[in-house]
This record gives sequence, C-alpha cells and structure tokens, in this order.
Amino acid sequence: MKLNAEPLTGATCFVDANADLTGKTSYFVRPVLNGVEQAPSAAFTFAAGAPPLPYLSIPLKTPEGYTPNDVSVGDVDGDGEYEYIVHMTGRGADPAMAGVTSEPIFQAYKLDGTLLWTINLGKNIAESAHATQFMVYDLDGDGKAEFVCKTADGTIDGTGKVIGDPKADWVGEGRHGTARDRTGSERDADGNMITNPDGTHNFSKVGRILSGPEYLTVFEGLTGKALATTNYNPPLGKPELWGDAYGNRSERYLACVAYLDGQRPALSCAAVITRAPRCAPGTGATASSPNAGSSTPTTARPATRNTAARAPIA
Ligand SMILES: [Ca+2]
Ligand SMILES: [Ca+2]
Repeated sequence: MKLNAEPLTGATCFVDANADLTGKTSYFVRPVLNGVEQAPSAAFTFAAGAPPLPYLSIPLKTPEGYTPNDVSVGDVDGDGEYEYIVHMTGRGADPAMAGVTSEPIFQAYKLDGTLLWTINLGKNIAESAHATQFMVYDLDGDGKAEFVCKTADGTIDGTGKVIGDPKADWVGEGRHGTARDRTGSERDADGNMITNPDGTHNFSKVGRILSGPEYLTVFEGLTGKALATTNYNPPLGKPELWGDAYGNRSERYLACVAYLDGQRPALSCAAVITRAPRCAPGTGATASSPNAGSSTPTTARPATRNTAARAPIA
C-alpha cells in the first residue's frame, strides 16, 4: 500500500498516522529518480502488536555500576543495517579534577539487542567525556566499519586479549604538585580555593594518568578484535607543556575521520587547548593551524610551541 500521494522531498521523516499495528507490518521505500520509481529498499518489519512508538528500543547488557553514554553507529558486518557502539560509563572525572575513575567500557550491539563484543579500555584510560573520542568508520573500504580509539596498557579487546602490559598501573597517587592554574585546585572546608603565598595552587595527582605508554588501536568492528596498535600521536610528553602540569589540558582529546587526500579516509587525532597538534596515522598527512603545532606519524612533538594560542580556562 502506497502511503504518500507525492514523493517525499525536503525531509526523510514520515508519520504513518493511520498505521494499524495489530498485525505484522512492513515498511519499505522506493527512491524516485527523474520521475521514475526505482526498486524498493529492504523492508523493515514490526511484529504484530508492536507499540506505536517513534523509536526502537534496544535491550542493553549494561555492566553493573555503569550507564549507557555516547553512541556511534556503523555497519560492522556489511549487511546494510547499522550496529550500535555504546560507551558505557561508570564513575568519571573531568580532566580538571582529581579522582580515580571506572574503566571505560565499550559494547557493540545489533539492532535486535545481540551483544557482539565488549572492550574494556582498562585502568590506564581515565573515564571522562573528554578522554575517549572513539571513531566508527570503514577505514579500509571493505564494507565493514572498524572501531578506533586511544588505548593503554591493560586494554582488553573483544576477544579477551590484553594490549600492552596487563599488570601496568600508571594511575597517579596521592602526591601533590603545584600549578599557577586555578582549575583542579584544592579547596578548604568552606570551599574556597587554597592559594599559596607565592600565588600557586595545590593540586592532587590522585587518579590522573600522566605517564605510561599511549596507544591507538584499530579494532575489528564485528568482533572487537584488536587488528593493529600503534603509539598514539601526538604523545603526551611533559604534561606542563600543554599549559598545566596535571592533565587538565592535555587530557582533552578530539578525533575525526577525514579524507585528507580526497580519496582515502584517515583518522585525525588531537589534544586540545593551548596546543592542537593533529596527526593522521598511516597517511603521512599533517594538519596545522597558525596557532597550533603539528606532527606526523613519524616525528615527535614540534620543538617550538606557540603559546599565543593559550585558551583561558575559568
Ligand atoms: Ca550491520
Ligand atoms: Ca572495514
């Protein structure tokens, strides 16, 4: 039964106001090119008695103590239907603040709720909205999306295999340092920031991850198997070179997929604030702006840094 008298233009949202979902109901669309109807798409079918909701619910197997957070989609098995990669978050800490966090967990689901895999990034990746920018994209063009993110010692892939040293612990402890930056500062019982006579502030290193190897891993989208791991670029180096000594700036990441040569997809990674060096592993491509350093997969951080780009943080 055709539901719309005229082709839908200007939007892809259509409400079937007269739908009768008491029986099994299937929907499909036909593209119209130059006034000619083309072959129908694969149908999407509602079971008999399906509730008339403007969304689909996917049953999740959320780990205890965690809640579903960011989601990205990609077709990991090449069947034409998206799968859902869910960032499961437990206790987090903004990079400005000290505190031991939960281990970031990712899960991949099919639309029917089938759990394809679980990846645990481990204790050496902090849980925060800034730390893990994950990309889901078909990087090698085989029709199946990969999953890519920053990893560390102790990351467990979707097959149970550990990346790096499973016993390594790079999480900071209770030592304190001083910085001129106000963020992350210790406060007294009244909530006032404690300022030292020389104008510096004290900050806690508890939970901060400012040492240890940093990796970037490409995972197979269907299985979560680690396909390739390389050193993360740009590396942390000395934390203070990012504008503070405790990771408030260096641990705020960005990532995207870009066609830097106009033909092949590349992963672009960056840490942001004060400096924004970016690199695209495997392509040799480099991006930079007047206020940012830049690096390539084969070189270290630039020797000179433009501090004029420093962004004030209240
Ligand atoms: Ca699929
Ligand atoms: Ca692929």
